[in-house]
Amino acid sequence: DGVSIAGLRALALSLATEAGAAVRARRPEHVTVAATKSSDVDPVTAMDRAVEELLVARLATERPQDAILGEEGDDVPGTSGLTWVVDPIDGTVNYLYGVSSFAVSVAVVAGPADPERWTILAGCVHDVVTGRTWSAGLGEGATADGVPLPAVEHAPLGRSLVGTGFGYAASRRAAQARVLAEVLPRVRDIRRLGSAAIDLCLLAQGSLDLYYERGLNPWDLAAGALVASEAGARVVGLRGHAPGATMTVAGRGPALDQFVSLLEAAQADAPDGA
Ligand code: LIP
Repeated sequence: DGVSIAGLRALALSLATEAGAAVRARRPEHVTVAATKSSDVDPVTAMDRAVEELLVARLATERPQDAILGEEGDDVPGTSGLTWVVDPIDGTVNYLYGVSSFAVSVAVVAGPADPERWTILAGCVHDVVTGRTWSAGLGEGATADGVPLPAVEHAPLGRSLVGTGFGYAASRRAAQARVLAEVLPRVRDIRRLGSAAIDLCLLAQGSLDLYYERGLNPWDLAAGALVASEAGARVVGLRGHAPGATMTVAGRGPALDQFVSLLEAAQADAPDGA
């Protein structure tokens, strides 16, 4: 329908910042664990649900032909071929505990909300605590608070600060701990900050050198992956796969290739329990 990448990016930014303001406006005593999802350490707060409703309502007005996939269960079909992939609060555990690093993540992709088949067109990650807002459009570059992200030099693997995250299931975590034991002695240090979307934006701006995580969902990945790749980083999977549920690895230069080899050798993509 003639919509431009710049227009989609502006809408992603408007949606993410509006949703972020809604999250910020609530006081911490309003945080309640509304339900749990995959396991009893995976909380869904009432705020996650309310913010997803806000995003879906605004998209229904502004982009009624587009599909929507949201973390909290919205799966709205569309006719335009575009899909909005939204996470109302990425970093829910941090939000719940009042720890920094949670964000609203909004992206729009051409095709289905499937990292193997989509093309990410535009995305925005709004850090609710700091207000910092990263956005990117395909072929347009990435910005933080409207300022283009500068080129980042790549560090050698042994001096890389690595971000990662863990799944919620115990069997997955046991496997992730084994991989962590292979990675930790070979890098500068590891951070588990708690929001994959923010981690990818930190990597985009050079605040992390490498990032890897198993089991990311489309809404954790889409906006941050575009910010990182438009900032000049590479976002890849293992063994030639697209980044996504099996593994997402991001970084720059030879260190990224060495890190991918390390993760492949550590069988970081092996089935849980293998
Ligand atoms: C979370 C992530 C976190 C990751 C978890 C989870 P949620 O998203 O961004 O960094 O390690 O697996 O997916 O559940 O807070 O939206």
